[in-house]
Amino acid sequence: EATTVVVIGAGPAGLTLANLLRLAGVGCVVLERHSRAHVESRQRAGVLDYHGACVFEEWGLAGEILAGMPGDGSLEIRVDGEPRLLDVAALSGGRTGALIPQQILIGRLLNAHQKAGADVRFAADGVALHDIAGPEPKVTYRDSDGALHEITCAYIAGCDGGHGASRAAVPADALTTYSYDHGIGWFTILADVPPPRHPLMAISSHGFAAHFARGPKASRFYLQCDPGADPAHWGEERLWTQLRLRLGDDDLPAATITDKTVVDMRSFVADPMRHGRLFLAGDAAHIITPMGGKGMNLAIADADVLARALRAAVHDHDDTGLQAYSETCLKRVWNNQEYSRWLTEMTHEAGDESLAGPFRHRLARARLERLFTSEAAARALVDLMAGG
Ligand code: RFL
Repeated sequence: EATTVVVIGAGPAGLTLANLLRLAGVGCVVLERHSRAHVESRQRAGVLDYHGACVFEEWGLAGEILAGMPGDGSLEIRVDGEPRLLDVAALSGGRTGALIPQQILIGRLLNAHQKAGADVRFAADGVALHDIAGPEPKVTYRDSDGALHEITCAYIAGCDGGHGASRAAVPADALTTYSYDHGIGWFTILADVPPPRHPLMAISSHGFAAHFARGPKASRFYLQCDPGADPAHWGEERLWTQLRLRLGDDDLPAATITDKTVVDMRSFVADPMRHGRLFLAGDAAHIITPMGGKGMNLAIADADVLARALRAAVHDHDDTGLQAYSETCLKRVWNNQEYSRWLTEMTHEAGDESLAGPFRHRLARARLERLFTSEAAARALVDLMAGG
Protein backbone atom coordinates (compact mmCIF):
# COMPACT_ATOMS: atom_id res chain seq x y z
CA GLU A 1 0.00 0.00 0.00
CA ALA A 2 1.26 3.51 -0.79
CA THR A 3 0.29 7.14 -0.21
CA THR A 4 2.02 10.50 -0.43
CA VAL A 5 1.95 11.49 3.26
CA VAL A 6 1.36 9.36 6.33
CA VAL A 7 0.10 11.56 9.16
CA ILE A 8 0.64 9.98 12.57
CA GLY A 9 -1.81 11.24 15.20
CA ALA A 10 -5.34 12.68 15.01
CA GLY A 11 -4.98 15.65 17.38
CA PRO A 12 -5.16 19.32 16.35
CA ALA A 13 -1.87 19.10 14.39
CA GLY A 14 -2.65 15.87 12.52
CA LEU A 15 -6.27 16.64 11.70
CA THR A 16 -5.59 20.21 10.62
CA LEU A 17 -2.76 18.96 8.40
CA ALA A 18 -4.91 16.17 6.93
CA ASN A 19 -7.67 18.63 6.04
CA LEU A 20 -5.24 21.09 4.47
CA LEU A 21 -3.49 18.35 2.48
CA ARG A 22 -6.89 17.19 1.19
CA LEU A 23 -7.66 20.75 0.07
CA ALA A 24 -4.20 20.98 -1.50
CA GLY A 25 -4.77 17.78 -3.46
CA VAL A 26 -2.06 15.83 -1.63
CA GLY A 27 -2.96 12.25 -0.69
CA CYS A 28 -2.61 11.21 2.94
CA VAL A 29 -3.54 8.52 5.44
CA VAL A 30 -4.01 9.39 9.12
CA LEU A 31 -3.03 6.75 11.70
CA GLU A 32 -4.38 7.25 15.22
CA ARG A 33 -3.68 5.01 18.17
CA HIS A 34 -6.96 5.62 19.98
CA SER A 35 -10.61 5.24 19.01
CA ARG A 36 -12.60 8.08 17.48
CA ALA A 37 -14.72 8.34 20.63
CA HIS A 38 -11.59 8.73 22.77
CA VAL A 39 -10.06 11.39 20.52
CA GLU A 40 -13.33 13.34 20.38
CA SER A 41 -13.81 13.40 24.13
CA ARG A 42 -10.38 14.71 25.18
CA GLN A 43 -10.98 18.15 26.68
CA ARG A 44 -7.94 20.37 26.79
CA ALA A 45 -7.50 23.74 25.12
CA GLY A 46 -10.25 26.27 24.57
CA VAL A 47 -8.90 29.25 22.64
CA LEU A 48 -8.16 29.46 18.96
CA ASP A 49 -5.99 32.55 18.53
CA TYR A 50 -6.39 35.06 15.72
CA HIS A 51 -3.67 33.46 13.64
CA GLY A 52 -5.27 30.02 14.05
CA ALA A 53 -8.63 31.42 12.92
CA CYS A 54 -6.88 32.96 9.89
CA VAL A 55 -5.48 29.55 8.92
CA PHE A 56 -9.00 28.13 8.66
CA GLU A 57 -10.21 31.28 6.85
CA GLU A 58 -7.44 31.11 4.30
CA TRP A 59 -8.07 27.47 3.49
CA GLY A 60 -11.83 28.04 3.19
CA LEU A 61 -12.66 25.98 6.29
CA ALA A 62 -13.85 28.76 8.61
CA GLY A 63 -17.55 28.13 7.88
CA GLU A 64 -17.32 24.49 8.89
CA ILE A 65 -14.85 24.79 11.73
CA LEU A 66 -15.68 28.08 13.45
CA ALA A 67 -19.45 28.50 12.95
CA GLY A 68 -21.24 29.73 16.08
CA MET A 69 -18.10 30.03 18.19
CA PRO A 70 -17.97 33.23 20.26
CA GLY A 71 -15.02 35.60 19.97
CA ASP A 72 -12.78 36.56 22.89
CA GLY A 73 -12.67 40.36 22.84
CA SER A 74 -11.43 41.10 26.37
CA LEU A 75 -9.21 39.70 29.08
CA GLU A 76 -9.80 40.36 32.75
CA ILE A 77 -6.86 40.43 35.10
CA ARG A 78 -8.16 40.61 38.66
CA VAL A 79 -5.52 41.99 40.98
CA ASP A 80 -6.20 41.52 44.71
CA GLY A 81 -9.90 41.23 43.90
CA GLU A 82 -9.97 44.42 41.75
CA PRO A 83 -11.10 43.82 38.16
CA ARG A 84 -8.90 45.25 35.40
CA LEU A 85 -10.03 44.81 31.84
CA LEU A 86 -7.80 44.67 28.77
CA ASP A 87 -9.79 45.53 25.66
CA VAL A 88 -8.05 42.98 23.47
CA ALA A 89 -10.19 43.73 20.41
CA ALA A 90 -9.37 47.45 20.45
CA LEU A 91 -5.71 47.07 21.42
CA SER A 92 -5.08 44.47 18.71
CA GLY A 93 -6.98 46.27 15.98
CA GLY A 94 -9.64 43.56 15.91
CA ARG A 95 -7.22 40.62 15.79
CA THR A 96 -9.15 38.40 18.19
CA GLY A 97 -9.57 34.66 18.22
CA ALA A 98 -12.49 32.38 19.04
CA LEU A 99 -13.46 30.38 22.09
CA ILE A 100 -13.62 26.83 20.80
CA PRO A 101 -13.13 23.81 23.05
CA GLN A 102 -10.47 21.48 21.64
CA GLN A 103 -12.79 18.46 21.47
CA ILE A 104 -15.28 20.44 19.38
CA LEU A 105 -12.53 21.53 17.01
CA ILE A 106 -11.43 17.89 16.72
CA GLY A 107 -14.97 16.68 16.04
CA ARG A 108 -15.47 19.31 13.35
CA LEU A 109 -12.11 18.61 11.70
CA LEU A 110 -12.91 14.91 11.63
CA ASN A 111 -16.36 15.51 10.14
CA ALA A 112 -15.03 17.86 7.48
CA HIS A 113 -12.34 15.39 6.53
CA GLN A 114 -14.41 12.22 6.56
CA LYS A 115 -17.31 13.82 4.68
CA ALA A 116 -14.86 14.17 1.82
CA GLY A 117 -14.16 10.44 1.99
CA ALA A 118 -10.74 10.82 3.57
CA ASP A 119 -8.77 7.99 5.15
CA VAL A 120 -8.45 8.14 8.96
CA ARG A 121 -7.60 4.86 10.67
CA PHE A 122 -8.31 4.64 14.38
CA ALA A 123 -7.02 2.03 16.82
CA ALA A 124 -3.75 1.77 14.86
CA ASP A 125 -1.51 -0.11 17.27
CA GLY A 126 2.28 -0.24 17.43
CA VAL A 127 2.86 2.44 14.79
CA ALA A 128 6.52 2.26 13.73
CA LEU A 129 8.53 4.41 11.33
CA HIS A 130 11.13 2.91 8.98
CA ASP A 131 13.80 4.37 6.64
CA ILE A 132 12.89 7.96 7.55
CA ALA A 133 16.21 9.30 6.26
CA GLY A 134 15.95 7.42 2.93
CA PRO A 135 13.97 8.21 -0.24
CA GLU A 136 11.08 5.85 0.52
CA PRO A 137 10.03 5.75 4.16
CA LYS A 138 7.48 3.27 5.46
CA VAL A 139 5.10 3.15 8.38
CA THR A 140 3.81 -0.09 9.87
CA TYR A 141 0.99 -0.70 12.34
CA ARG A 142 -1.51 -3.33 13.46
CA ASP A 143 -5.25 -2.84 13.06
CA SER A 144 -7.76 -3.79 15.75
CA ASP A 145 -7.81 -7.39 14.45
CA GLY A 146 -4.07 -7.62 14.90
CA ALA A 147 -3.30 -7.63 11.16
CA LEU A 148 0.00 -5.97 10.22
CA HIS A 149 -0.09 -3.19 7.61
CA GLU A 150 2.75 -1.41 5.82
CA ILE A 151 2.33 1.93 4.05
CA THR A 152 5.07 3.29 1.77
CA CYS A 153 5.07 7.06 1.42
CA ALA A 154 7.04 10.10 0.30
CA TYR A 155 6.75 11.97 3.61
CA ILE A 156 5.77 11.28 7.21
CA ALA A 157 4.14 13.93 9.40
CA GLY A 158 4.80 13.14 13.06
CA CYS A 159 1.78 14.69 14.81
CA ASP A 160 1.55 12.18 17.65
CA GLY A 161 2.08 14.45 20.64
CA GLY A 162 4.70 14.56 23.34
CA HIS A 163 4.91 10.79 23.90
CA GLY A 164 4.41 9.47 20.38
CA ALA A 165 6.47 7.23 18.14
CA SER A 166 7.66 9.92 15.71
CA ARG A 167 10.15 11.93 17.72
CA ALA A 168 11.38 8.71 19.30
CA ALA A 169 12.26 7.47 15.78
CA VAL A 170 14.81 10.27 15.32
CA PRO A 171 18.34 9.31 16.43
CA ALA A 172 19.06 11.13 19.69
CA ASP A 173 22.23 12.77 18.33
CA ALA A 174 20.27 14.33 15.46
CA LEU A 175 18.14 16.47 17.77
CA THR A 176 18.98 19.22 20.21
CA THR A 177 16.35 19.34 22.93
CA TYR A 178 15.59 22.16 25.35
CA SER A 179 13.64 21.48 28.53
CA TYR A 180 12.58 23.88 31.24
CA ASP A 181 10.82 23.23 34.50
CA HIS A 182 8.96 26.33 35.67
CA GLY A 183 8.92 25.02 39.24
CA ILE A 184 5.18 25.39 39.74
CA GLY A 185 2.14 23.18 39.36
CA TRP A 186 -1.32 23.99 38.11
CA PHE A 187 -4.25 22.21 39.58
CA THR A 188 -6.68 22.12 36.70
CA ILE A 189 -10.35 21.27 36.91
CA LEU A 190 -13.22 21.13 34.47
CA ALA A 191 -16.56 21.92 36.03
CA ASP A 192 -20.18 22.47 35.05
CA VAL A 193 -20.02 26.17 35.86
CA PRO A 194 -21.15 28.81 33.35
CA PRO A 195 -18.17 30.57 31.76
CA PRO A 196 -16.91 33.91 33.10
CA ARG A 197 -17.90 37.13 31.27
CA HIS A 198 -14.33 37.41 30.04
CA PRO A 199 -11.35 35.06 30.28
CA LEU A 200 -10.15 35.73 33.81
CA MET A 201 -6.73 35.53 35.46
CA ALA A 202 -6.57 36.40 39.17
CA ILE A 203 -3.48 37.53 41.03
CA SER A 204 -3.31 37.74 44.80
CA SER A 205 -1.20 36.71 47.78
CA HIS A 206 -3.29 33.49 47.95
CA GLY A 207 -1.72 32.32 44.67
CA PHE A 208 -2.64 32.42 41.01
CA ALA A 209 -6.01 31.23 39.72
CA ALA A 210 -7.80 31.45 36.40
CA HIS A 211 -11.29 30.85 35.04
CA PHE A 212 -11.85 30.20 31.33
CA ALA A 213 -14.82 29.22 29.17
CA ARG A 214 -15.17 25.71 27.82
CA GLY A 215 -18.49 25.97 26.02
CA PRO A 216 -21.77 27.54 27.17
CA LYS A 217 -22.11 25.51 30.38
CA ALA A 218 -18.58 24.48 31.31
CA SER A 219 -15.47 26.15 32.69
CA ARG A 220 -11.85 25.30 33.14
CA PHE A 221 -10.23 26.53 36.36
CA TYR A 222 -6.53 26.64 37.08
CA LEU A 223 -5.00 27.03 40.55
CA GLN A 224 -1.32 27.42 41.28
CA CYS A 225 -0.10 24.56 43.48
CA ASP A 226 3.15 22.82 44.36
CA PRO A 227 4.59 20.85 41.46
CA GLY A 228 3.76 17.18 41.81
CA ALA A 229 0.91 17.95 44.24
CA ASP A 230 -1.35 15.01 44.91
CA PRO A 231 -4.93 15.69 43.70
CA ALA A 232 -6.11 13.52 46.60
CA HIS A 233 -5.03 16.34 48.94
CA TRP A 234 -7.30 18.73 47.15
CA GLY A 235 -10.80 17.72 48.16
CA GLU A 236 -13.70 19.53 46.52
CA GLU A 237 -14.29 21.67 49.61
CA ARG A 238 -10.72 22.96 49.51
CA LEU A 239 -10.85 23.54 45.74
CA TRP A 240 -13.99 25.69 45.84
CA THR A 241 -12.83 27.60 48.91
CA GLN A 242 -9.49 28.38 47.26
CA LEU A 243 -11.12 29.34 43.98
CA ARG A 244 -13.54 31.74 45.70
CA LEU A 245 -10.69 33.25 47.69
CA ARG A 246 -8.25 33.63 44.80
CA LEU A 247 -10.81 34.74 42.22
CA GLY A 248 -12.39 37.12 44.75
CA ASP A 249 -15.74 35.59 43.80
CA ASP A 250 -17.80 34.68 46.88
CA ASP A 251 -20.73 33.66 44.69
CA LEU A 252 -18.89 31.03 42.69
CA PRO A 253 -21.16 27.97 42.95
CA ALA A 254 -19.75 24.58 43.88
CA ALA A 255 -20.67 22.47 40.88
CA THR A 256 -19.98 19.05 39.42
CA ILE A 257 -16.30 18.58 38.65
CA THR A 258 -15.86 16.47 35.52
CA ASP A 259 -12.08 16.26 35.50
CA LYS A 260 -9.20 17.17 37.80
CA THR A 261 -5.47 16.82 37.26
CA VAL A 262 -2.22 18.44 38.32
CA VAL A 263 -0.11 19.75 35.44
CA ASP A 264 3.54 20.37 36.20
CA MET A 265 4.49 23.47 34.27
CA ARG A 266 7.20 22.33 31.86
CA SER A 267 8.41 23.46 28.46
CA PHE A 268 10.21 21.47 25.79
CA VAL A 269 11.53 22.21 22.29
CA ALA A 270 13.18 19.82 19.81
CA ASP A 271 15.40 21.32 17.11
CA PRO A 272 15.24 20.68 14.16
CA MET A 273 11.62 19.68 13.64
CA ARG A 274 12.68 17.51 10.72
CA HIS A 275 14.75 14.40 10.13
CA GLY A 276 15.01 13.24 6.53
CA ARG A 277 11.46 12.73 5.31
CA LEU A 278 9.92 12.94 8.78
CA PHE A 279 8.45 16.31 9.80
CA LEU A 280 7.40 16.83 13.41
CA ALA A 281 4.44 19.10 14.16
CA GLY A 282 2.67 20.26 17.32
CA ASP A 283 3.37 18.68 20.70
CA ALA A 284 5.56 16.04 19.01
CA ALA A 285 8.11 18.82 18.50
CA HIS A 286 7.40 21.22 21.37
CA ILE A 287 5.47 21.38 24.62
CA ILE A 288 4.38 24.68 26.05
CA THR A 289 2.69 25.18 29.42
CA PRO A 290 -1.05 25.94 29.35
CA MET A 291 -0.28 29.57 30.36
CA GLY A 292 -1.17 31.76 27.39
CA GLY A 293 -3.16 29.00 25.66
CA LYS A 294 -0.75 28.41 22.81
CA GLY A 295 -0.24 24.62 22.59
CA MET A 296 -3.14 23.94 20.24
CA ASN A 297 -2.43 27.09 18.27
CA LEU A 298 1.20 26.18 17.65
CA ALA A 299 0.03 22.76 16.44
CA ILE A 300 -2.33 24.42 13.94
CA ALA A 301 0.33 26.91 12.83
CA ASP A 302 2.85 24.09 12.21
CA ALA A 303 0.23 22.18 10.19
CA ASP A 304 -0.37 25.23 8.01
CA VAL A 305 3.35 25.75 7.28
CA LEU A 306 3.82 22.04 6.58
CA ALA A 307 0.77 21.77 4.30
CA ARG A 308 1.96 24.69 2.18
CA ALA A 309 5.47 23.25 1.97
CA LEU A 310 4.22 19.77 1.02
CA ARG A 311 1.87 21.22 -1.59
CA ALA A 312 4.81 23.00 -3.25
CA ALA A 313 7.04 19.92 -3.01
CA VAL A 314 4.43 17.51 -4.41
CA HIS A 315 2.85 19.67 -7.11
CA ASP A 316 5.71 21.99 -8.13
CA HIS A 317 8.79 19.93 -7.13
CA ASP A 318 9.76 22.95 -5.05
CA ASP A 319 11.47 21.92 -1.79
CA THR A 320 12.25 25.38 -0.42
CA GLY A 321 9.26 25.31 1.95
CA LEU A 322 10.27 21.94 3.34
CA GLN A 323 13.87 23.11 3.75
CA ALA A 324 12.67 26.16 5.70
CA TYR A 325 9.96 24.28 7.65
CA SER A 326 11.84 23.78 10.92
CA GLU A 327 13.32 27.27 11.05
CA THR A 328 9.99 28.93 10.19
CA CYS A 329 8.14 27.02 12.90
CA LEU A 330 10.82 27.30 15.58
CA LYS A 331 10.86 31.09 15.29
CA ARG A 332 7.17 31.11 16.25
CA VAL A 333 7.67 28.42 18.88
CA TRP A 334 10.36 30.39 20.74
CA ASN A 335 8.33 33.59 20.53
CA ASN A 336 5.45 31.77 22.17
CA GLN A 337 7.61 30.06 24.78
CA GLU A 338 8.85 33.52 25.73
CA TYR A 339 5.28 34.87 25.85
CA SER A 340 4.11 31.98 28.02
CA ARG A 341 7.10 32.28 30.37
CA TRP A 342 6.64 36.06 30.63
CA LEU A 343 2.98 35.65 31.60
CA THR A 344 3.80 32.84 34.02
CA GLU A 345 6.48 34.86 35.76
CA MET A 346 4.41 38.03 35.95
CA THR A 347 1.18 36.45 37.16
CA HIS A 348 2.73 34.12 39.73
CA GLU A 349 5.49 36.30 41.14
CA ALA A 350 3.16 39.31 41.45
CA GLY A 351 0.94 37.20 43.69
CA ASP A 352 2.57 35.00 46.27
CA GLU A 353 5.64 36.91 47.51
CA SER A 354 7.28 33.78 48.89
CA LEU A 355 7.51 32.24 45.41
CA ALA A 356 10.44 34.28 44.11
CA GLY A 357 11.17 36.68 46.95
CA PRO A 358 10.22 40.31 47.66
CA PHE A 359 12.41 41.90 44.97
CA ARG A 360 10.96 39.86 42.09
CA HIS A 361 7.50 40.26 43.59
CA ARG A 362 7.82 44.02 43.13
CA LEU A 363 9.29 43.69 39.64
CA ALA A 364 6.32 41.54 38.66
CA ARG A 365 3.89 44.07 40.14
CA ALA A 366 5.59 46.82 38.10
CA ARG A 367 5.25 44.77 34.91
CA LEU A 368 1.62 44.11 35.67
CA GLU A 369 0.88 47.75 36.44
CA ARG A 370 2.51 48.80 33.19
CA LEU A 371 -0.13 46.86 31.23
CA PHE A 372 -2.74 49.28 32.52
CA THR A 373 -0.73 52.49 32.33
CA SER A 374 1.13 52.06 29.04
CA GLU A 375 -0.79 51.34 25.88
CA ALA A 376 2.45 50.23 24.22
CA ALA A 377 2.97 47.57 26.90
CA ALA A 378 -0.64 46.36 26.56
CA ARG A 379 -0.30 46.25 22.78
CA ALA A 380 2.84 44.11 23.08
CA LEU A 381 0.83 41.60 25.13
CA VAL A 382 -2.20 41.44 22.83
CA ASP A 383 0.07 41.22 19.80
CA LEU A 384 1.45 37.94 21.16
CA MET A 385 -2.04 36.82 22.14
CA ALA A 386 -3.10 37.18 18.51
CA GLY A 387 -0.31 34.85 17.40
CA GLY A 388 1.16 34.89 13.94
P1 RFL B 1 -2.15 15.83 20.68
O1 RFL B 1 -3.42 16.61 20.86
O2 RFL B 1 -1.53 15.22 21.85
O3 RFL B 1 -2.49 14.71 19.61
C1 RFL B 1 -1.61 13.67 19.33
C2 RFL B 1 -2.42 12.50 18.80
O4 RFL B 1 -1.53 11.44 18.46
C3 RFL B 1 -2.01 10.21 19.01
N1 RFL B 1 -0.86 9.33 19.23
C4 RFL B 1 -0.54 8.31 18.40
N2 RFL B 1 -1.12 7.86 17.29
C5 RFL B 1 -0.55 6.79 16.69
N3 RFL B 1 0.58 6.17 17.15
C6 RFL B 1 1.18 6.61 18.28
N4 RFL B 1 2.30 6.01 18.74
C7 RFL B 1 0.63 7.73 18.95
N5 RFL B 1 0.97 8.40 20.07
C8 RFL B 1 0.06 9.37 20.22
C9 RFL B 1 -2.73 10.63 20.28
O5 RFL B 1 -3.68 9.66 20.68
C10 RFL B 1 -3.38 11.95 19.84
O6 RFL B 1 -4.64 11.75 19.27
O7 RFL B 1 -1.03 16.70 19.94
P2 RFL B 1 -1.13 17.90 18.88
O8 RFL B 1 -2.02 17.53 17.73
O9 RFL B 1 0.24 18.34 18.62
O10 RFL B 1 -1.94 19.06 19.63
C11 RFL B 1 -1.37 19.68 20.75
C12 RFL B 1 -2.47 20.13 21.71
O11 RFL B 1 -3.39 19.09 21.94
C13 RFL B 1 -1.87 20.62 23.02
O12 RFL B 1 -0.80 21.48 22.76
C14 RFL B 1 -2.91 21.38 23.86
O13 RFL B 1 -3.95 20.54 24.27
C15 RFL B 1 -2.21 21.96 25.06
N6 RFL B 1 -3.14 22.59 25.97
C16 RFL B 1 -3.64 23.82 25.68
N7 RFL B 1 -3.34 24.42 24.50
C17 RFL B 1 -3.89 25.59 24.17
O14 RFL B 1 -3.65 26.12 23.06
N8 RFL B 1 -4.72 26.27 25.06
C18 RFL B 1 -5.04 25.74 26.27
O15 RFL B 1 -5.79 26.35 27.03
C19 RFL B 1 -4.51 24.47 26.61
N9 RFL B 1 -4.83 23.90 27.77
C20 RFL B 1 -3.52 21.95 27.15
C21 RFL B 1 -4.38 22.64 28.03
C22 RFL B 1 -3.09 20.68 27.48
C23 RFL B 1 -3.49 20.07 28.64
N10 RFL B 1 -3.02 18.76 28.88
C24 RFL B 1 -3.71 17.78 29.58
C25 RFL B 1 -1.84 18.30 28.22
C26 RFL B 1 -4.79 22.06 29.21
C27 RFL B 1 -4.34 20.78 29.52
C28 RFL B 1 -4.84 20.21 30.82
